[in-house]
Amino acid sequence: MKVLVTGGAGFIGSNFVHLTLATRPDVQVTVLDALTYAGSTDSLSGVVDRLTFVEGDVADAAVVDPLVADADVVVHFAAESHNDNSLEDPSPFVRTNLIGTFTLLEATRRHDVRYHHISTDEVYGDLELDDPKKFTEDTPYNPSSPYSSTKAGSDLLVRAWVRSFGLRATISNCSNNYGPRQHVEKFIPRQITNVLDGVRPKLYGAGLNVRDWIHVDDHNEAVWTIIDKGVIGETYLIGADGEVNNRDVVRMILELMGQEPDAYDHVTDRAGHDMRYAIEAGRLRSELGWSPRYESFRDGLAATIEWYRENEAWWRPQKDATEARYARTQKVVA
Ligand code: NAD
Ligand code: TDX
Repeated sequence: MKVLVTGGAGFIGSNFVHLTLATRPDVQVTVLDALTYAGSTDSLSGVVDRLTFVEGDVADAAVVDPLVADADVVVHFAAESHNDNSLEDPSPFVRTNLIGTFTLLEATRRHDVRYHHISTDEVYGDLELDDPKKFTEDTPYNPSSPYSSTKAGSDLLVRAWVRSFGLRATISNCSNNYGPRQHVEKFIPRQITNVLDGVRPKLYGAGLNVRDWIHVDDHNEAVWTIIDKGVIGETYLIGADGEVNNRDVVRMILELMGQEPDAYDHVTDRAGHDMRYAIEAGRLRSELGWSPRYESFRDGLAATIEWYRENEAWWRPQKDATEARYARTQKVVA
């Protein structure tokens, strides 16, 4: 089977490539990645000689068309993925997430290729802290940020291509991922690398916002389960019942790294900050038989901390520029 992985030099995509090459000897991998600030071939170290790497833009039809024509399955991870960046400049989000997805859909339609679309729980908006409900496949779309609205738009394009043109596509909407090779702009790696640098972790606002954490390998196993067994045209939610508020995550990181659990700062809150995400993944479990392997968030977090300790050469080049960008808009408030 030939798989085209877009965004395979980013966080989740590179972990997908590592997992695939380690567990599926019958799969040939081609990665298409524009190597933006968020992508690096260092994330594919150890496997680059076992795949075909193409540097290019998913919104460039001339690049995309022949790659799709040669694939049996396209797994579309490439995106602008960071909410904070989308508040500063939404334009690359519109281009990559909307035009990029449109370009891939047109190519997969032309060549009748199986397509799997990677998306996020953020398309559903947010929940109150005390809401007994979680997101399901039937929750109405209600995105909050430029990032999540472009992801929502891309999902709707996929649904329309299935219905209008019979595209053989599935969609998955996953909760917050953690694990190795995540860019240091994101919450967990930012705090781990701050502590390694002797800097106090930075919590947005009161830190009571809740995210539903899943290990990146559990996400990627679920993606393979959907490619293998998913029903064409369907959407599957991926989550591992990992709700924790941001303050508790920071306290856990500090404890696991041998620091005082209160040694963090509160900084300026994110504009429009979603309060809570929570996924009900019952359909994926009962219909497709998937379940997560990482049962303890604390153990997964400890392993992730270890990865950042051992791989400073991977994250160090991103760190100063990331913190300089945050320093322009975020001030310590307590
Ligand atoms: P990331 O920012 O780490 O990686 C994105 C990758 O896409 C990078 O390698 C980048 O170079 C590449 N890319 C960006 N623009 C491109 C373009 N125009 N053409 C080709 N390549 C381009 O993102 P991530 O966290 O790995 O997220 C991957 C996907 O998973 C995204 O679609 C995101 O919406 C989705 N998702 C992420 C999470 C999460 O917690 N990180 C949760 C649910 C869904
Ligand atoms: O320094 C920080 N301090 C802080 O308190 C940062 C960077 C974040 N936060 C908060 C904001 C969120 O409540 O932590 C939470 C997680 O923040 P992010 O890592 O930026 O993730 P989030 O905005 O929840 O979005 C992520 O999950 C869904 C991914 O970045 C998206 O790509 C995915 O779709």
